[in-house]
Amino acid sequence: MYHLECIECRRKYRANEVIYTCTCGGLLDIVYDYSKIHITANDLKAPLSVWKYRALLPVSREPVSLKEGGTPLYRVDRVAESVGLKKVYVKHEGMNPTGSFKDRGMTVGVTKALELGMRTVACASTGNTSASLAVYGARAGIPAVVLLPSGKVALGKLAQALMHGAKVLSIKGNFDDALKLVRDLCDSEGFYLLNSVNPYRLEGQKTIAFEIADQLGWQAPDRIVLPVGNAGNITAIYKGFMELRHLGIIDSVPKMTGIQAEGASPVVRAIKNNEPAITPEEKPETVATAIRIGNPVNAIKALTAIRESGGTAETVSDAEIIQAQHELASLEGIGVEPASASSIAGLRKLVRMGVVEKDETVVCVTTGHLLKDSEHVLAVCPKPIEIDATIEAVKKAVFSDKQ
Ligand code: AN7
Repeated sequence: MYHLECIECRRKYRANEVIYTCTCGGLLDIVYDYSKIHITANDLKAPLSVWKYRALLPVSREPVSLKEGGTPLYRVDRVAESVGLKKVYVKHEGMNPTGSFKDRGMTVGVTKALELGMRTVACASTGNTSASLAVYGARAGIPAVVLLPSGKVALGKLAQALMHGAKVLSIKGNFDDALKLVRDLCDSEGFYLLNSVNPYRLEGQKTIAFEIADQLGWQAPDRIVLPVGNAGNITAIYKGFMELRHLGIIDSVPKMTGIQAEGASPVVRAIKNNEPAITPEEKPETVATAIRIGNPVNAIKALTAIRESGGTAETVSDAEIIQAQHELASLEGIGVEPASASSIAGLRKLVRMGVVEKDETVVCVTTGHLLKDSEHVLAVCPKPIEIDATIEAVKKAVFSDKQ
């Protein structure tokens, strides 16, 4: 039904091989025999969830699941008005079991690990991947090892990795260093690598596209805007829409629009300079620690997704990210972490630049929940007002200008 295929040299590998990249070094894709998949919008009437789309997922055993997916698609008219558009939606991936979109990839990836007979799972992470892997490892009953950049992981994510029982290693280096190390570790110890270089992760994440189309009545929006770090998610969502079009379920594919922080923007530079590949950034830096990544492993796939779909990529500053985070939280009641807010910040900038047109229907993907990074919240919001426990003090504070 499916096999692995190199996106560079087109070499094929059997689905039961444990391999992450081609012998030529190219990234691998899962390729299906679509002629054997018969599915119509009418077959897809079950409630939303990752496993609703099982016919398009590359596993056969009982899934390791915590009921991932089925996240809300909110219409956000106040934000739309504020950025200057008519129709904007937010797909809030922070509503997944561990609070980020990573769960979609992990339910599929950890299920695949068991199917392949792997005994330990591992990843490098800026935080959310490690939280998700720790949780799904626990659910599967197998050990998880996670490598994190020291001092740069939001507390909520670290708390999840620790409490769910992963072996947590804090690396004196950045995410890109940690990813190199964990790839070596997996090769030498036979651990199963669950970073997004593993194409099974992306298969789970492509269900974001399925759900968006599903929630819009089997139509694609004009544009998807999302944060880009290791560049897996933009690739996965593009693949999801391409598959729906291939199967005749939708008839257009949205413009894939990737947003990066100014201090970590190799994909944006490659798009703007029309280069075939990225130049890695040695010292990535941004308040959005989730996307503090200088050498995105899926960059080649992401560049293709952006170019083929007629999309684009843009940077945003840390100040713009924080403003967008406040705006989404206070205007719409949607709490997201800084990386996720970059989608809204990027949309605002692209409307201002005239790149996004006023009548486009846009879906911003907010990838992680506000509570992941509460330390950041305390740093950017006013402090609570401390007062005496008297009604006079309460009234005075309620009607004061402070906060
Ligand atoms: C909230 O957890 O890379 O472009 O190790 O946590 O698919 O990497 C997190 C990435 C966006 C970027 N938003 O997605 C990790 C990690 C949030 C994230 C991204 C991440 P990719």
